[in-house]
Amino acid sequence: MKGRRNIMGKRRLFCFIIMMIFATICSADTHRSLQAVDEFGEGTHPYLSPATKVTVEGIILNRSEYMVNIADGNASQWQIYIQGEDSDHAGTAVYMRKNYFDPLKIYTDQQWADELFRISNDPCGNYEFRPGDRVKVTGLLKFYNGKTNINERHSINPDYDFTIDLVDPAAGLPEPELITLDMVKDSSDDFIFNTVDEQNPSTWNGCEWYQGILVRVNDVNISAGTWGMDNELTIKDSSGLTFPLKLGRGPGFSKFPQPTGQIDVIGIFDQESQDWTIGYRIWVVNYDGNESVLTDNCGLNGYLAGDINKDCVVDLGDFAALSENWLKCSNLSYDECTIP
Ligand SMILES: [Ca+2]
Ligand SMILES: [Ca+2]
Ligand SMILES: [Ca+2]
Repeated sequence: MKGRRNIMGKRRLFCFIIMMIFATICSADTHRSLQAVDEFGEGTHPYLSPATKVTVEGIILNRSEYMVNIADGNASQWQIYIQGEDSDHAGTAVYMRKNYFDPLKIYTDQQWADELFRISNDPCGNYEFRPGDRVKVTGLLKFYNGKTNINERHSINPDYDFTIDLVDPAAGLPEPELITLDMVKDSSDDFIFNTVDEQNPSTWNGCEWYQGILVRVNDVNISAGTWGMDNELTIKDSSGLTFPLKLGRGPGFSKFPQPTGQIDVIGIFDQESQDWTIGYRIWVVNYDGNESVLTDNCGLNGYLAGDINKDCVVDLGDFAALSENWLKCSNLSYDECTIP
């Protein structure tokens, strides 16, 4: 056991040194600067083309398998959203695909499984990422359909890999930002693209301002669309403004019927459009059947006692976290800390 601890300790130290070297090579960036656009909605970050990797930090918003199909043969995809914190008001999608539409750009099944494992686990600690973790993502940028993603630029060459490192496990999901539809739609029910004037931050509003953020819309009803996994719905408020919803692949869309009447909605503010000034939607990746808020409430209403890793299940994963610190003291002044 002691030998294993030594190995783990050396591995962590090695990882730490590698991360420190890496941190000096890749400069830290913000989600806001990654998502900056011009008047036509085109990304303006200086590293959209150069082979220069950027590093951003933030909170994981979703489980990949609840957002895209990660087991669909060569069409398999993987995607998580990372939201910035404090003044870094934006979020970035991190994306990978098994088949990049070219015979020389297809991962084999084993390579794909290895890549999924690599990006789903912290390289330093045998830790599987989950929503609410604070992580650092380093990778190349690519502008696509209105937003700047971190991805592999459609290459299976390992030089194009992105990496994800754990900063704080279970830091918690950000509080969803409450918006009303008149902040993102005008009186003609058209999208308000962008009112971000760099010189005048107090006026910032519009869809670009909320892109990549976990948002909440209260007191709306579902006015169109078909309920079910991967489907699209429309919500409408009391003034008649509407907004598209994209449903994810979470099991709740099959287990529970569509909520009826007036509801609230919590999801990720997303954009997907070849016209970069429209095509916004709120992506709800799962539903827990609570009938009043269309969302997966895991983490938004607190956690069960004992749910140490905050995945909304009390199980062996929590026990492992407890065992890791068993009999350790964080305050050596306590008498208990002197007990061998
Ligand atoms: Ca955009
Ligand atoms: Ca790769
Ligand atoms: Ca748990």
